[in-house]
Formats: sequence, structure tokens, C-alpha cells
Amino acid sequence: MSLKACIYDLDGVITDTAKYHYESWKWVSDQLEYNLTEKQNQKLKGVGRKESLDKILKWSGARISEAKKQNLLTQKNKMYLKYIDTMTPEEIFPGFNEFNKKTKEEGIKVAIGSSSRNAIRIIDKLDLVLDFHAIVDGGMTPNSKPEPDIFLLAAEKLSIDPSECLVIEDSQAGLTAAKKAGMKSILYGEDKGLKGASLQIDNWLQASLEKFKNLY
Ligand code: B16
Ligand code: MG
Repeated sequence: MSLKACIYDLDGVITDTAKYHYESWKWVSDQLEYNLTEKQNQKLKGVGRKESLDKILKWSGARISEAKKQNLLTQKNKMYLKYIDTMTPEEIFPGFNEFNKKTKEEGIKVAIGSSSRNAIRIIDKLDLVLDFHAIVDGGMTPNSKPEPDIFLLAAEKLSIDPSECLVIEDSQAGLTAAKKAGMKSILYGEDKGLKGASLQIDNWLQASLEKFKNLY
């Protein structure tokens, strides 16, 4: 067995969109007369849009109609997209492009596996559309993370067995999804409280492809 594919999460692994989600979810929470903390926002990482609203409703204790829910989801996304549309390739995390290039040069396939239904728009803003062999987003599978569907579809698109795919993730939902897909994972970022990863890296400048290959 050897490492044949890297499947990158997008938000929090290639770029930081959490700050834009936070501003938009804070607005939603204000409408519910609820104060969403940054710590709670961390718990929304990797979680789909609808599921994120369900969590906020649970925390706030607010009870609203299905129509109002739909309306809040639409407004949240409108606000989020305004932030996204200002993004430029400058917002790609340092060292990512170099790591991705080296990985491809070694014959390893690369894909995106994101819960975001806006993933392709973000990738386009970052000018990365042509840099992956496959892109799977939250609109392409019935279940979002922590279910394994997104990563399994990425492996299928790459024609690589899940056991030879490595997921790079910043969220517990994503690490759990990787495990359920039968894939090893790397925790990206400094949140050392998260469980399930084989290795942790603080940033791309620290990433060693050799170490990743040695996991297989
Ligand atoms: P959207 P990832 C996830 O993306 C985000 O981490 C999470 O905070 C967000 O709620 C989810 O996408 C859905 O995003 O509203 O754009 O469809 O980390 O899986 O790349
Ligand atoms: Mg993420």
C-alpha cells in the first residue's frame, strides 16, 4: 500500500473563510436575539449550512418556522458571498501551492473535498480551478461531513481506493468523515483538541510529503 491521493478540505486548510462565516452567522444570531461566540463558531467548522443553522437554533433555544429558516439561510449565504467575492489568490495559505505542485510531480493525485456549496466559487476566486484532479463540494452528495460521502466520492472520481487516500482537515466533522471513509487524516491547524488524525501540522510551510508517505 502507498499514498496515492491527497484530498484537501477547503475552508480552513487552503484558505481562511471561517471569519466570513462567523460575521454572517453572527448576523443570523442577532436576528434570533442570540449572541454567537467565536468558540461556538469553531464548532460549525466543516458542518453544512443547514446543519449549522440547526445548531445555532438549538443553542439559542429559538423556535422558528420552516419558511423563516429558509429565509435566514438565504440571507446568510448572500452576506457570505459578498465577502467571498472580495477574495484573491493572496488569501491562499503560504506554502500550499508549493506543496500541491510537489505532490503532483510525485504522481500523487490531488482533490478537494469540501462541505461548502460555495467551494467552486471560492476556488475560482483563488485562481485554483485547474490545480486539482477532482473537486467535490457539499452539493454533490446526499450527506455532508461528518458522514463519509464527500471523501468517498472524491476517491471514486480519482479512481483510487479509499485506503490509499490521505485527508487534510481542520475540523472534527472532517476528521470523523475521513475515518468513516476508511482514510487516514492530517489535522491542519493548532486545534490540538481534535481527535482521529495520524499527524498534525500547524501550517503548509511545515508539511513534509515524506512524512505523509511514511504513514502507508
Ligand atoms: P456553505 P469545508 C465548510 O467547508 C465550512 O467549514 C463550514 O463552516 C460551512 O458551514 C460549510 O462548509 C458549508 O458552507 O454555506 O458555503 O455551503 O471546511 O468543508 O471546506
Ligand atoms: Mg474546513
